[in-house]
Amino acid sequence: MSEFIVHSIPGSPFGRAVLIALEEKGARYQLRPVAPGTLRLPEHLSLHPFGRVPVLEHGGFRLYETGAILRYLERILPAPALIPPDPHQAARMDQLMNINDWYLFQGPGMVIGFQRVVGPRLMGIAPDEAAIEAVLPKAHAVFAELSALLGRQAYLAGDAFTLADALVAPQMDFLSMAPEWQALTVQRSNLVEWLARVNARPSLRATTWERQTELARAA
Ligand SMILES: N[C@@H](CCC(=O)N[C@@H](CS)C(=O)NCC(=O)O)C(=O)O
Repeated sequence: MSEFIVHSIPGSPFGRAVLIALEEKGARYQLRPVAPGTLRLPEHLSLHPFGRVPVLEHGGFRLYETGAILRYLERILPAPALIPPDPHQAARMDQLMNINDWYLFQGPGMVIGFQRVVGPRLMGIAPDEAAIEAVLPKAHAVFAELSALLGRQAYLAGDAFTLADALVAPQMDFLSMAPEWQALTVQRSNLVEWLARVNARPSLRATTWERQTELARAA
C-alpha cells in the first residue's frame, strides 16, 4: 500500500485526529508541515481551496475534511476497526463527530484554543479575555452534552475507541491547556478521566504537539 502523506500544521487538532487514526491502524505516513502563514497562498490553496489543514494524499488521491479522511482510512484500512459494528453506537459516533465540528470547534475550540494556546504560544499575542468570557456559556453547554453522552462508558461511543475519540480528544487536549478547563470539567470528572485514558494510548502519545514538531523537522 502506498504511503500516506498528511499535510498539516504541527499541533493542529484536526490534523492530529488523522495522525491518530493512522497510528491506531499501524500505517506508515509522512507528516508534511504547513506553515501557519502560508494557508492562503496559491501553493496551499491548490491542496485545500478553503485554506485549511489537514489534507491527505494517498497514491495520487487527495482528500480534505477530517471526517471524510477518517472514514476513507477506515474503508481502506479496516483493521483494527474504529467504527463500531453496532448501529446505535455507530450513529452515536457520527453524532459526536458532528458535535465536534459544529459546536466544540466552532466557538470553544476556536476561541479558547486560539486565545489561550495558539496566539500566545506561536504568535506572542495576549489573550482577548472578553472573547473568552463570551464563549464560556457555549463551552459549558458543549461540555455538559459531551459528559452526558460519555456517561460511565470508557470511550465516547461505547467500550471501544472509535473515530469520535480520535477527533474529539485532540480538541479537548488543546482546551485542557487553558485555565478555563478546570471550571468546564469540575462537575464533569468523567471527561477528565476519559481524556487521561485516551491520552495514554500509544496513538496519542505518538502524536503530541512535541512529537509532531519532531516528525515535521524530519520531513
Ligand atoms: N472542517 C475542517 C476544519 C479544519 C480546520 O479548521 N483546521 C484548522 C486547524 S486545526 C485550520 O486549518 N485553521 C486555519 C484557519 O482557519 O485559517 C476539517 O474537518 O478538516
